Amino acid sequence: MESVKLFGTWSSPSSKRVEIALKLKGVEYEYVEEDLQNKSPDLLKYNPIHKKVPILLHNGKPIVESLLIVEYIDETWPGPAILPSDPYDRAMARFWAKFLDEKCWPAMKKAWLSTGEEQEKANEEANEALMFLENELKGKKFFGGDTIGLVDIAANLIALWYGINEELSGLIQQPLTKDKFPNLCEWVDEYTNCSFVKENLPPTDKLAQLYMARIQADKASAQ
Ligand SMILES: N[C@@H](CCC(=O)N[C@@H](CS)C(=O)NCC(=O)O)C(=O)O
Repeated sequence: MESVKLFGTWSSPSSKRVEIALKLKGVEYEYVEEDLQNKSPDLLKYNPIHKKVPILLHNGKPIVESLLIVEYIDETWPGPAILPSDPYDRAMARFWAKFLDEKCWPAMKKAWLSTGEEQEKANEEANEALMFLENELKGKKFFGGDTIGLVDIAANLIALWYGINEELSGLIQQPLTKDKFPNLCEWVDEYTNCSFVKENLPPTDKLAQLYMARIQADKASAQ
């Protein structure tokens, strides 16, 4: 019998990507919650290079890196396609997923954590990155078109972060507002209302508390 095990952590957007892809495909799996302050021997064994979650263990074989895992899931199980079949569209989906990890998320994090003049510059960078995504969504319900695809799943960090916008408003400047980014905000609503996404979102208050503590600690150590 097939065995599918996911090592993750509840607040991790990368772990959530994998859970959402598994749910989208209707794959049954066992979930193992990891404590990242006290990593399990299994985590260190299956991801000895990065020592991070998520890790998908399929019939005893580990796969790491969330975007690679999502592609693996798409190729391994039937059900709704996550990547487009057209090679050009597939390359573009991979481009935007990489852009989210390499450009957008670092810019957003910097905008959160910096102060003063540096923060102004960081906000500009985050705005620019988000505007590319805003334009990419023009005339579309999801990045994948009418259905959720790789870029939507990769962008789940924006949805998670937008969900705690209000809670963090006293602490950080939020660049993602409805007047500036109507398509992105609408996308967050559509995406988080899909049943298999909704049932996988971490509790907003718990997530906000965790991020608040992290931002305060990072700001204090930067001073
Ligand atoms: N590029 C990796 C990033 C994974 C990652 O950063 N995982 C974090 C949780 S969100 C982690 O395990 N951190 C533990 C550590 O850095 O020690 C992916 O997409 O899977």
